[in-house]
Amino acid sequence: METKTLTPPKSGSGSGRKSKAEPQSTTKPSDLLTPEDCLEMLKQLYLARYFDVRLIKEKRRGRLTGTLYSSHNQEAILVGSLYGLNGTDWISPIHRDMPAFFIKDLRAGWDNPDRLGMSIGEVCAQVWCRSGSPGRARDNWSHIGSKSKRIVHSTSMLAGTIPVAAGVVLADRLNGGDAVVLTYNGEGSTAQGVFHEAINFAAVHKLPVITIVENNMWAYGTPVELECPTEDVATRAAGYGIPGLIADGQDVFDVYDKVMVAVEHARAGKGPSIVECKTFRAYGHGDHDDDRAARYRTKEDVESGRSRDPIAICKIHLVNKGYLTKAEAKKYMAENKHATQTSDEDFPPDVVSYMSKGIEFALASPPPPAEEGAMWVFREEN
Ligand SMILES: Cc1ncc(C[n+]2csc(CCOP(=O)(O)OP(=O)(O)O)c2C)c(N)n1
Ligand SMILES: [Mg+2]
Repeated sequence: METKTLTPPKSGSGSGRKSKAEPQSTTKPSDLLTPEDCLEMLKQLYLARYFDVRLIKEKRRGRLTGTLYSSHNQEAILVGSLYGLNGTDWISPIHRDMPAFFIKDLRAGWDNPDRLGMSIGEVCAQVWCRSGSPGRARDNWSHIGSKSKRIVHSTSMLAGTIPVAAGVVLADRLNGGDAVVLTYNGEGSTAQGVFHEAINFAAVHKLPVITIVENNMWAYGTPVELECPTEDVATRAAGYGIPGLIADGQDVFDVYDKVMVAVEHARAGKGPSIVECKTFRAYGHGDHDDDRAARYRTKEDVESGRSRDPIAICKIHLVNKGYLTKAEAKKYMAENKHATQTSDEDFPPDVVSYMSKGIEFALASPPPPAEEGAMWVFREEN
């Protein structure tokens, strides 16, 4: 079955050496989204949030082990950046982006077995280290990928996937394809040498590499000002002669707009862009770091960083557009709550059942046999 495609609207991307390129026309890509698209984006925000909330609760209940890296408060970056992609485009998520694995190509149908994203069952099986997972219990988190689903295998080395992603779309271009790749990186990744090397290479060869920088102000316990000497990471784009765009990472439609400008630019053969999404990390680096994070960040900073919930902001847009009534907007109130303060009633029932089925799939899948542990480590000699 063919996956849905969205033709990026003409919006005049900054193709020159200007940084902070903004769409020039008054029509933004998001103005052309249908009411159904906008409501679907809200539902995907709920799904990403519920995935996070549910895993935190499962772990507290003692049904799950392993570190969780929360994407709470950063969901608009994932949903907004992925929504306009073609199924055949590539992504390379990292630890903060676990929902990206199943949100990719979700527009093609949540239960469409042919969509080019992982199933939520596979992702839950990965978290529970079961045999139904892509990683088959070698890891409980994001060190997975899929060639057929067009997801570059994530590695632990920060920014290390950018050169790999650049190679993937170079190969695609040589084979006559028009795929773009979105690589996700925290602002901490931008201090790595390979970040510059890879973007420089992509710029020289005009490769369709879109580097999303999720600037959540913290890299583990290091604040952004100790990683980056400029106020914005995106201004570095000028040094490579490529567009650098800044998105409000709390606003799913602003992220969509900026990423679609970059996608159009890349699809047209004009090369890479950096899209910096301003956001704030809601919890510790991982849940092992929650207690420590409460000491290295002030309560006031955390409260202010979390005050603009992406679900609430999306709802305001939908009410203003007339796609949602005020009463409908109040029906599910997941926003502005800590995971433990939420109940299933705060989420649409189809979101809860979708995730629940994913967990059921994971738990019905046995752990892989012990002898598998040494497989696929060394090249087998025949
Ligand atoms: C090259 C490298 N150095 C250090 C680490 C250990 N490490 C893993 S995640 C992380 C912090 C990442 O911060 P950031 O890039 O801002 O992403 P965030 O976790 O905030 O989403 C660190 C230091 C690593 N994986 N790779
Ligand atoms: Mg960070």
